[in-house]
Amino acid sequence: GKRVKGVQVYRPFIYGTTARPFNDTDNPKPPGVPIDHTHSWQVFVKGVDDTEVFYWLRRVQFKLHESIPNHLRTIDAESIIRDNESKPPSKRQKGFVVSETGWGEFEITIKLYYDSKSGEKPQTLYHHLRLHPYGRTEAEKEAMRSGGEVVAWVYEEQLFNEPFEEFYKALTTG
Ligand code: SLL
Repeated sequence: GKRVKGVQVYRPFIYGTTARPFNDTDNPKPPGVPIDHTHSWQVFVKGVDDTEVFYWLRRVQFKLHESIPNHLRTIDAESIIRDNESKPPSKRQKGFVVSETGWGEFEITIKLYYDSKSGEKPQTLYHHLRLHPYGRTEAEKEAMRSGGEVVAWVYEEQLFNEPFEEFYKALTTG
């Protein structure tokens, strides 16, 4: 295929984790969750402002800590799109998400796989799962706890440099 010369396409996305401590009010521990688990958490890759990413990001593999059952989680855009068809718009998944429970922090390896038309190699990101508020002061930590959540999110832009024509079409009409 031919490349579109002199063209750079950027697609913004967000990745990271959101964690909530279990408590007796708004986040009770579901039945069957091990006694030593203290938090529910999610790791995700999604678009900015609810924009879709599935037209350029086709698969995400999350590598969790080996203490977690089935620690390699691979999610295909295709299966999310299929699931979304039977859901009302407000319930549709906008990104790649893994939900878990646990007790400890660790580094998550996130591997991004692009549309095959792009010719791009997979890219690896590393993200530290945060369960506990962090900051230099109690005020900073309190700010992180707002809403009972510890968020650790990163904004990124994916650059496609001189994309193949066919992929460029998908990028700009997606
Ligand atoms: C630590 N280096 O010692 C880290 C390891 C591992 C966290 C944290 C297990 C969850 C499950 C879990 O939370 N592992 O058993 O499903 O803090």
